[in-house]
Amino acid sequence: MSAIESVLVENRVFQPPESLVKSARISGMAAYQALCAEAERDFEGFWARLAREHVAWSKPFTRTLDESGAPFYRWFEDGELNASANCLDKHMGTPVENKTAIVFEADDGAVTRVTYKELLARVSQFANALHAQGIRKGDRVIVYMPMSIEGVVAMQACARIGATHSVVFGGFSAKALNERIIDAGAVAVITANYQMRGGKEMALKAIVDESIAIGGCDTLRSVLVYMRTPTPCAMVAGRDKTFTEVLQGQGTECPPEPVGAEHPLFVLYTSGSTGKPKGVQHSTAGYLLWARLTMDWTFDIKPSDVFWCTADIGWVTGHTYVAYGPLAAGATQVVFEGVPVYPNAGRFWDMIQRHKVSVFYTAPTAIRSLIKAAEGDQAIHPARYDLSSLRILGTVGEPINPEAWMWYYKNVGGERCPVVDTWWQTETGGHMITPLPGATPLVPGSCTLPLPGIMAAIVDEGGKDLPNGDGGLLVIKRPWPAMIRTIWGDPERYKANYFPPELGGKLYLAGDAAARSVDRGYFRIGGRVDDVLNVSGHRLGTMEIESALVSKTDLVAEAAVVGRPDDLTGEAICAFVVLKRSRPTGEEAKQIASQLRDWVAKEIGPIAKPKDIRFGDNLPKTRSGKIMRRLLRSIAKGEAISQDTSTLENPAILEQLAEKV
Ligand code: 6R9
Repeated sequence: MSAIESVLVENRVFQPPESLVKSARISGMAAYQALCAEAERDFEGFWARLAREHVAWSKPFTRTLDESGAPFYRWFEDGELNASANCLDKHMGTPVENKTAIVFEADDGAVTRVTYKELLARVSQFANALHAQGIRKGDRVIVYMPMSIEGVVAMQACARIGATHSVVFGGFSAKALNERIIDAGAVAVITANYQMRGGKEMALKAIVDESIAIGGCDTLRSVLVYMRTPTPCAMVAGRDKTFTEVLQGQGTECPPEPVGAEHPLFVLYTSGSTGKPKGVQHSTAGYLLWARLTMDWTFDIKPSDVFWCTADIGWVTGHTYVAYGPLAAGATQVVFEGVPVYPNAGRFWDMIQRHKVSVFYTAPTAIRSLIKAAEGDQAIHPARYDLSSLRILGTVGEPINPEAWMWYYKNVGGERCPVVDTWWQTETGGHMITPLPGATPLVPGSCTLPLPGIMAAIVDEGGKDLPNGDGGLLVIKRPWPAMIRTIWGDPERYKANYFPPELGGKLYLAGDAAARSVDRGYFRIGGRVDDVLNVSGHRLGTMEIESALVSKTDLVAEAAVVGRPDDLTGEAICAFVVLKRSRPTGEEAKQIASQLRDWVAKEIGPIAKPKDIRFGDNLPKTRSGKIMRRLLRSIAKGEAISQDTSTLENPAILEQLAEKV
């Protein structure tokens, strides 16, 4: 039975705890339905009301939604605001002012705290420093930083002066960074000398140097370096400056720059079905509204909560639920530098216990690895820790299998805490389909129902609505404020990718397969329908990895990359490679495979390393020369081949490709 089918017949249902239903922001299903009905009745009025209630405007908007340039939608367009003011200044003079904004725990366990007032001073001072470097409203700034207070400060400081940040995950390679600097036309890179992960010091600044040395970064003027560790790093005179140098003499007050509602707050690169990563451009007002609102709706955030989202700021989850949402909500949040298994697999549980975390948000892949760690001889089980502070659990990034869901619910949440399985994407800005902790009856493995105002549906390949029970394409029928605005520098690709003419050009195509259950209409996500892989919750394009492989021109003639299911990482990368020389076997094959893995790590980043590499004299192709990917997917899974292979020129290659290196 496929994952989709198994959840459509999943009959375990968990009601939200009574106490939570009573106290939650959205209390009970009737309250949820009332909000949905309000959005149905008066779509624009609904969003206008929320935008007035939850965003601090320096100039109020008068128009809610402009659809005249659809699918380039404009929300609250004549309004003005500043995102950083909405996260920091807004709390001054309220009890939040002296509240802890961030509890930062370093890799080695050292804890640093900042209050909202202190954070405002640090962001303002850094904003002044950016200004002194000549960085202005509208400029793009790359942030290539470890998880840190400084990383959040860098993002907030960009927002404060109206510069558009583009955060690049610290695990990406020099080549990937180079492409992003060029595509964004960035004027500055904010980075650190090193990052600490699992007790190891890993270079960041050296990778920045390497990426600039590749060439083409013509717009880049300065590199600002946070000295995370005492180890020195190379500095280029005139271009590179430490944080200490640029902060020197800068005041701790900086008036927030008002920007238009549609001003690009950030561009975040993500993988698509073609080789080149796309810069997903987000607005200021619509994005911020959703970051703020979903903190209330999905996480029921209260003044007494300690919130912890484990995502890195290099991913969208770390944007919305680390850098913006929790601060806009005035919450206390934990920011963690390290990895879940260092010094041991009890790190998350230990941190929840010590910091009294009440709302915990992580990825299924982390849960699965910690399930594994809870079994066996050296087992570290969450039962060893006091997790009684928890009240709400969340997951994001990939489908969670019902078994992992049950384990999380029982062993981490003690059967007291609703698990909100939040489906969303870099492009959606924030949660889209998710249970509400004080309302929605939970079904393991299902992200349940769309948030109010989000018109999610399942359609067939012609854009026609499908009945519950039928699997199809997940689409969103109406625009929403936090949606992607365009692909940076490539509006045509935005249109073609997300509003394909085959579906009528008006439906937002998510790129995921999904089905709704017959009984409740609950959504279950089946995974990507395009050439995008989801490895440990990280999005990677098969084309990107193929391009990286074939760019090793001295060795590789041709490559095809597919995903296969993996118990731990969700999906694993499987590469089929034809070399320019004869097909290697035995030790030699192993050695070349490891060389290719290192090459991919250098081209994209370690997260893109293929787990399996198989060599063939050729790849299976149709008569018209198309690589038979479906066939390769079956081979990768180790399945018996059911497809018609009669058109294959050389059927013997199937045996070669089935052979593990
Ligand atoms: C937020 C984020 C988006 C893709 C998305 C889907 C998968 C995310 C999920 C989920 C099933 C969930 N995905 N959340 N699948 N259930 N709760 O992860 O953004 O990195 O852009 O990935 O992740 O396939 O299309 P992003």
